[in-house]
Amino acid sequence: MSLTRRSLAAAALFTLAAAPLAAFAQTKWDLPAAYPATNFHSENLAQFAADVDKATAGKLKITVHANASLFKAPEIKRAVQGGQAQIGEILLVNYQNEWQIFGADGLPFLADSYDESMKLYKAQKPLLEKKLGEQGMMLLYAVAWPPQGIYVKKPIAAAADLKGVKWRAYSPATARIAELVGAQPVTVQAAELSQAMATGVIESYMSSGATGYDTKTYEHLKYYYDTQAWLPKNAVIVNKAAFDALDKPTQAAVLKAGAEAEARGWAASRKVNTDTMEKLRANGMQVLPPSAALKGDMKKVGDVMLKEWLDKAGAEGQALVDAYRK
Ligand code: PCA
Repeated sequence: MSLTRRSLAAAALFTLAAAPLAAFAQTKWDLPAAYPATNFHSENLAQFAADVDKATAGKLKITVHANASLFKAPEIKRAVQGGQAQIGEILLVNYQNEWQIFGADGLPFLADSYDESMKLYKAQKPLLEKKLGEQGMMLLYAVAWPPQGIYVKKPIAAAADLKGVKWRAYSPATARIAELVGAQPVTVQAAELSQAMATGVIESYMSSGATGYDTKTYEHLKYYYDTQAWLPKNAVIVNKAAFDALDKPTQAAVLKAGAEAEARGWAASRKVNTDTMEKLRANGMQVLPPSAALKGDMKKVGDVMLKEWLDKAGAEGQALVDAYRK
């Protein structure tokens, strides 16, 4: 065989071998997330990734990087925007300073039940889609955290009892609450929360039963006041160029699995809310309703914050609140 013929034969063989590979081209996506793998949002992401894998027969592999192992919580949005990650899960309220509408679901008592939270989401969704679209991203789905209450070391009868207390904030709004009640805010994301309690950096914070349980808060703080003040949402966002690069059936599989994850996530959130209250109690936490005074004080904080938010959010914010209250 001449050299040419031999290499032609080799080329033909190569083509034959490569053909099934090309038809089977696999795309890999990284999905940074900020909460532990056992958290219900993360478990939902794992299920979503498995669903996409199955529906695409392995064509799109999504790797979930839980617990802020790939990017820290406040960095995830920029990572998806810049394409360092193709998809990611963010806490919307973390980005309130960038655009006030991201913080609408972090305002105390604006939407303080699951039904209201869903209603607020529906009003917020077209705005979120537009903003993320302008930033080269897509909103795939969003799921509410359970309602937020107050973890604290010593019992409190009113907001005045929080004066001078070291308070963990996870967002601009939770830092503002601290200022309004005279507590000392320190921003600590969930992945560092256990450590911050263990070292005494913080002695109180507002969050869900889910995060209290995830971080074993009962080992450090013994009181939980179930104020049910707001339900912040995690949103799963996708880099638009990465999405556009998928073939049509794969795109459809992502959208379908995303819609299913949203429905599953909201149901899981409700269940986790009930379950974690029980688990906190079983681990020695006093889970208590807030006193009338504490409730009244927190409502006042909410009123101030809504006013401040409307001042900053302008006509867009007012339109959102009107749409939500309609
Ligand atoms: N857990 C997250 C955000 C809201 C929640 O319930 C946290 O505490 O960081």
